[in-house]
Amino acid sequence: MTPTSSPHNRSRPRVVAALDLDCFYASVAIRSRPHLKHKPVVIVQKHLCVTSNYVARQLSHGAVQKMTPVSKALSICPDLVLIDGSDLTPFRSANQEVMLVIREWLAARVDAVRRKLSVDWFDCPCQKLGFDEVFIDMSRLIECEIAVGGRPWTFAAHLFGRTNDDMVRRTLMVASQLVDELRNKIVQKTQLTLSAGISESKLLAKLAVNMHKPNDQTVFLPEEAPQYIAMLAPRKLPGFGHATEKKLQDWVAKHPAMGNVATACDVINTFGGSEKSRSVLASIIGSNEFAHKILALCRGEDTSPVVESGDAFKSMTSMDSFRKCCTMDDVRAHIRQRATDLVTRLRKDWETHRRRPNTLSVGYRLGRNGFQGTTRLTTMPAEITSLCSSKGTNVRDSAIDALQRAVLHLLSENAGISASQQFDLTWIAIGATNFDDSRICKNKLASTITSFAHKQNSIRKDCLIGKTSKCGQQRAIMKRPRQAKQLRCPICNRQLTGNLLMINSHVDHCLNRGSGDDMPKKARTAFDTRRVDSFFSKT
Ligand code: DCP
Ligand code: MG
Ligand code: MG
Repeated sequence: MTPTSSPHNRSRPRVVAALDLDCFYASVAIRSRPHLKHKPVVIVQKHLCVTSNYVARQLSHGAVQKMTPVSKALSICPDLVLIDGSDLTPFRSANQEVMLVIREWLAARVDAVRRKLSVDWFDCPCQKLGFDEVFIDMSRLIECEIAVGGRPWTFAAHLFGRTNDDMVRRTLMVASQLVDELRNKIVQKTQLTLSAGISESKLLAKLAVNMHKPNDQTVFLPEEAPQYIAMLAPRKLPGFGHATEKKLQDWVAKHPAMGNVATACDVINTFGGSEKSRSVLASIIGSNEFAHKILALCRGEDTSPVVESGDAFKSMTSMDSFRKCCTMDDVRAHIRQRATDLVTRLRKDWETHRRRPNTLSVGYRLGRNGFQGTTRLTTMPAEITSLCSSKGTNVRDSAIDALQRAVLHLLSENAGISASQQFDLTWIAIGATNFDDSRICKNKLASTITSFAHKQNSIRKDCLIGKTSKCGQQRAIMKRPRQAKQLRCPICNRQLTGNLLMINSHVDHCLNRGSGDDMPKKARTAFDTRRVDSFFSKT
């Protein structure tokens, strides 16, 4: 078992709990409509049932699983209750309720053991993953609970795997008892059920959480985890996404003699044998660091820490997709809806967290370009942040107006959306990120990309000045190359050294190397959110 890096006790086993709420959107919706408790219910966004309750998943005449198209779901179960899930506000609030219970419960437990053992206060880091998942590092708490003593020698969980190590067994046993208490507390306080996985790493805890769902928990005893993981399809491993799977499958289809990628073991055999094959993997997926991570996951190794993420969201985005949006009136109406939603959330966030976003992101997709969207990052206009942190309804409307103007301007500059052009907008996402008082901003990678985005932006501004004033442009460009910078490319993750212009052109090259070649030139130089997002989710 992996020891933690505590200076006090280097041999203390690591304990990670992964919690995942059961049929989250459906549970939240049913909580406020108790008469639906025993009926089959789905939550609908556009034409998709994004989740279904467990009554719908266990129908004797055919299950309605999550992510089923509405038409198919209704053909399986004509009595299905459809609830619109396009407003995410109730789910966001429920997430905050649950986090509050977790924080309070952890604080109470830490306080109890701290007093008994006369040790200093310590935190149990919590890392949120989306709306309905959280990892908790319970290592120190369990160590103290064991030191206090008095807990029974039984597991309060299903068991998976095996171990001969008594220390590991005892540690996970006590963890299962505590997580059981925590889950009961959450149900009692929020009426939302959840499942849990408990093990020595985030990887194993996450694999365990789905083993006995709903409303139950599993301990993954880690001794034979590598053998178990070796037989899994790599896509089952958290962090191994669809895009990576596709790249590897395409590569082996072209090079059948080199191996295959059907299981984690196959991935190791194909790419893990030598430095040369590892660099082939790195070139397929575009990053050395990620190649190492993939190979480690396939071997069942995960030492990544539970990183405290704070309870505030690191970014806020309001998005919508549409079948047809070809007129400026339609564009304005869609932007207004998104801007109203985002401003309302930013104002609420200011009341709770007293923080302001520094970056505005605008994502768009033109035509039926698959799932390929383009996102431009720019500095959040000061007018908007100051209006979002002031009181009054008029102020709110002014903030919405200002945001609408900023987004329209960006779309006209980058996507050619204006009254004089023909366009077919099919998706829009307006987001606020890089909050000035957020703990998340300390995340090194997040700050790298954000500072990169700022610099990219300021260089563009310089270049724009250059269009009207040649001297100004020359001054800006002459000045910048003197600053040798060290930044990481957000696409290929390579460490880059040089001036900002060189770094920018490297990132543009990386962006264009993908599927961006058929995009308009301006769109090509923009950030592509999908790639940036998947980059973050894998680091
Ligand atoms: N969700 C979504 N779109 C997706 C995936 C999920 O809107 N592509 C939403 C709906 C889910 C919630 O996120 O309720 C949490 O996702 P989960 O995968 O955890 O699914 P559930 O919580 O609904 O079900 P489970 O009991 O399997 O965890
Ligand atoms: Mg869930
Ligand atoms: Mg989930």
